[in-house]
Amino acid sequence: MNIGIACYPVYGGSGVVATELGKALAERGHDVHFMSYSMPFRLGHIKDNISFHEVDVNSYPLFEYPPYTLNLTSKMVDVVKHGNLDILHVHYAIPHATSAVLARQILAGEGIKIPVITTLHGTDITLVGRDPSFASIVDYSINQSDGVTAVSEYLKKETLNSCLIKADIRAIPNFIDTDQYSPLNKDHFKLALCPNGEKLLVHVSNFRPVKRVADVIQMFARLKDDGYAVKMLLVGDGPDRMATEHLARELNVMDDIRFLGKQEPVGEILSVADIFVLPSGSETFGLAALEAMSCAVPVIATDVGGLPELIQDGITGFLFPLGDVDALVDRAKQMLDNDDLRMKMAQASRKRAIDSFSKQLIVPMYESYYQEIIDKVESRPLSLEHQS
Ligand code: GMT
Repeated sequence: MNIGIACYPVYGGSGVVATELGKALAERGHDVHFMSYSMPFRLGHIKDNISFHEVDVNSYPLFEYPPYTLNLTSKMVDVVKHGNLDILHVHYAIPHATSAVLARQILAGEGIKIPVITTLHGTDITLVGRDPSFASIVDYSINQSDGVTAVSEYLKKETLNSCLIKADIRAIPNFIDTDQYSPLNKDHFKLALCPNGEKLLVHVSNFRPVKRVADVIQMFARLKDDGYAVKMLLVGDGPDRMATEHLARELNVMDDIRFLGKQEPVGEILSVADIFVLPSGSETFGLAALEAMSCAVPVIATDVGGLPELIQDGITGFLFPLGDVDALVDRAKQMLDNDDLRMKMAQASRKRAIDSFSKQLIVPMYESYYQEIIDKVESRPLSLEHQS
């Protein structure tokens, strides 16, 4: 198939999933065309059957706010026509789904049919999508898509409950390359970080308020106070980074914490971790947790959103109630006190990543969904696209 993918190119879950999906589809022989305002950061080397189409954003004295949605629409029209695309798959509703629906309408006027699939990732529904200044266009763009997927059952339900959505939604979970994210022997690195055999706790996020990184620091300070030999790595950057560093200094734990900033890929770092901590206030899937699990690192996370679909409480890690730092400390102690339990959870995590979330398992689900939607649109008269 000739597949067009539009996504955000920056550090963040939706862009990562879109890029990894495109790369995996290309490996399986499809031609993949990425469209975005800059090269997706995970794309790496362009191969024969992967191309990147940069969306120009015009500057013009009248445009205090350049109309990116329209630039993207024009780019989509161009790439569908000249790349002979069979399907347009957009990630994150705003503005990608809106541009795709508009592009489909323009192309219908030229006698070209292009099926549009929108994948919802989370904040496009749970946060930004419910902002009254966006709600109606988000609902419209989702309803007008020919196919809609959500990255978890939770997000599917949440979208149907909170939006005026009439479209069918297919839950297709996120996936991981279990070869790339696998336990690596990095003893020298571990020794440098934990010279006295301390246990290493790791958190990876974009440091937005929803990630509640302060809970990680509070937990770590409590473990230190109670005499645990632990170190901490914090990976990523974002709006709460400074406040987090401040809290770590205030609680006198800065000497045992390293802030690494944005790192890519994180596989090597995860390979030296003993426990991964994700105390998010909301998480539609939790790709960072899956990356850790694939590297055989057990996860302690909040029992919110899609996290319980990924983490099996007491088997691959622990779930705890949102904001309950006492419970978080308690679960961390259980893992630190019992090497046997932690190792069992590490193995169960790796097994779960391979058995339920590997790219070999999930990418074919997208392929069959593409075919289903192509067939549906094929059987529909072109005149209907004009009315959409
Ligand atoms: O985690 C973020 O804040 C980034 C955000 C995004 O849209 O890039 O991530 C969302 O999509 C990821 C990929 O599907 C999911 O793994 C994350 O759970 C989800 N984030 C939230 O729901 C907060």
